Amino acid sequence: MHTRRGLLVGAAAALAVPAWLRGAWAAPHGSALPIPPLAQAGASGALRLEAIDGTHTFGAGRGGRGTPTLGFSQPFLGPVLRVQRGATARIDVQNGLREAITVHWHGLHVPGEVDGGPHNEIAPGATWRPALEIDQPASTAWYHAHRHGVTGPQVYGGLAGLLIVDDPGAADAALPRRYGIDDLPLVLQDRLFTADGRMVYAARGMAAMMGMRGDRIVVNGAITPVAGVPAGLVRLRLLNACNARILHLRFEDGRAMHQVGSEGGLLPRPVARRTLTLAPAERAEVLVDFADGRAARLLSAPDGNSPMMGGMMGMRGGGMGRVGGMGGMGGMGGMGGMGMFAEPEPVAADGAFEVMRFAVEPALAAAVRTLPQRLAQAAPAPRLGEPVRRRRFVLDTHGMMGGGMMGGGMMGGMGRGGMGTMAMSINGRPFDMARIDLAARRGETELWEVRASDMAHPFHVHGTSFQVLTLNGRPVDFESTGWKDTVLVDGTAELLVRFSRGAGEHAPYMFHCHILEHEDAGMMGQFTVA
Ligand SMILES: [Cu+2]
Repeated sequence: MHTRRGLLVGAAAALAVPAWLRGAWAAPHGSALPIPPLAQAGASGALRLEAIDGTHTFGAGRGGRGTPTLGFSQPFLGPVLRVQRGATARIDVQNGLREAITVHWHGLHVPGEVDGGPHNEIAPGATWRPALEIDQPASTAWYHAHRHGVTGPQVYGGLAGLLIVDDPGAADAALPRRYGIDDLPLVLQDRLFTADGRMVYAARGMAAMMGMRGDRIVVNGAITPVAGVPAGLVRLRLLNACNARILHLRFEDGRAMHQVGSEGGLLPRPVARRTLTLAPAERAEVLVDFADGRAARLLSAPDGNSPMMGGMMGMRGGGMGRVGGMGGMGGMGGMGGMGMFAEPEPVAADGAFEVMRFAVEPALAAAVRTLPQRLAQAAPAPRLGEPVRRRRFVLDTHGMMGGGMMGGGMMGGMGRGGMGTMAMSINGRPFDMARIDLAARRGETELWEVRASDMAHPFHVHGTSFQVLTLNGRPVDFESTGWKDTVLVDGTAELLVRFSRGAGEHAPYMFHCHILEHEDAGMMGQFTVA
């Protein structure tokens, strides 16, 4: 392993960016940020989505020639759904595809039978009509395909969208709220394109192990776009909708991201961050001040999450490389000879690449100029009480392949392609639709201890929001993290979990890794709530 690690470090060093490139804004870019249409549940609460296939233009160059895609009611991705606390959203989901899908409401506290997990299958041509009783704080959630075994390719194809929960009783009045002007939905993804503009999805070998990653950053369906913003505070609803890439976001000029919300709702007060790590499925609402009138560029450091390097390296111990990974993936394409791991073109010395840009538009009046000191009526620190039991979850990329065990450190050769089916597991057992892994009870607080031994895994729990208690033994401050439904586990995490809705054996809830290739390969379990 020492040799291999040395090789990777060498590869990372070779990626160092020449001085002339720094700040030169050299990455491909150009198109204006698309704002997804808003689908607001009216008085009747009725909404409609249709899964379709289509053709979409992502930008200039690769991805700019009409790419075959999947989407909800549009060629790629779906509208931003807006639902209200206290109301029932009735969403007709029609499946216009030739393959079965499910649609999971990620972050909503709804019963298992309408949760959209693998058991809520929608056959081709069929319509699913869940009624979602919304009873949770104002927050930014999302929806995406969740059929077992094909979640990766279906989400990659475009079956995903944002979902905003409004709470008439929540005091977010002090926050920017003009949709598409100073309240921007940002669905962040990475994609790999062929020279003729098709998206590449190949979850085999290294891509199965590491998760499918691409070298083009796509925001709301446009490659590294530019958003026009007013010269004031702008609210960004950030969603990492990548299949596998962990984003380490920062502004090139060092300006702060004032985080005001996490997955399950608003924070008690804004938290100023220079860097913000978002793993797949994680969301954050941040306010960014553009009052200086200057254009700004949002960057991400490379994703070094890999079993070959024993996790995210820099993430664990502080010190150098804390925001980023190793930046080594670019070199691995060459090493592995598979060409699947090209990182986006770096624009900074640490290998960071462009995500998107913001340009101040004088024609847009700033509505909010002052950062609120407190977010009144935002969720207070939760009082979930003492847990009644502790459960342990070990996430493992080792599993059965063909007839034998495979090791996490193997290079290539595994996956669904040539050598049989790869099985990833939780507590040693790959996902089985016919097996209930655990039974929880409504209203009981439990402590879930989640361990990731070989690399970092974003762990997601359906049906509720939880509180992160500790990460690697260190207490986590609720005021800075808030309610979450997905947590990046790089080592051990302790979560305080409680369910208010039920899920039966016919439509249980899921817990799983949100690296979609890991989930599809079996790193998932299911549970009932009685
Ligand atoms: Cu994983």
